Amino acid sequence: MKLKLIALAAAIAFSGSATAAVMLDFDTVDVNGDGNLTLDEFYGSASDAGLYSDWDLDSDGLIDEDEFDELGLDWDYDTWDASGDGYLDSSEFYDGYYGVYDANGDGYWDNDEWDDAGEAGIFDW
Ligand SMILES: [Ca+2]
Ligand SMILES: [Ca+2]
Ligand SMILES: [Ca+2]
Ligand SMILES: [Ca+2]
Repeated sequence: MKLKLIALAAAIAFSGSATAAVMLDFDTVDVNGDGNLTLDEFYGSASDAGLYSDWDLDSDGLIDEDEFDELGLDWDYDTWDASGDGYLDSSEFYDGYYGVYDANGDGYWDNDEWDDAGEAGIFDW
């Protein structure tokens, strides 16, 4: 039930008017308080919040292309699937997600990049 609600919330969020799945705020995720989110900081907080498991709709521990497509995101699954095995493990998922929103490619999320990720509807802040 929880998973269905999350998928629904995400679907609504992507259409522009919604609550989202995961509650995180920038200051919480920025563990060392330097104003930048590293992949490790994001990974830790997003893992704690269950972001990956929320997307793994059948709870088999992997995100397959159907689950990825379920949220209607305009991202390239094959690019995220670095190992090319047809599944996203958690590190591929977080790497892919992080990379999408590191707009300037400097390896950090600043507050603006974090906000952009939020506007995609994955988080709520
Ligand atoms: Ca930081
Ligand atoms: Ca799965
Ligand atoms: Ca893979
Ligand atoms: Ca950046």
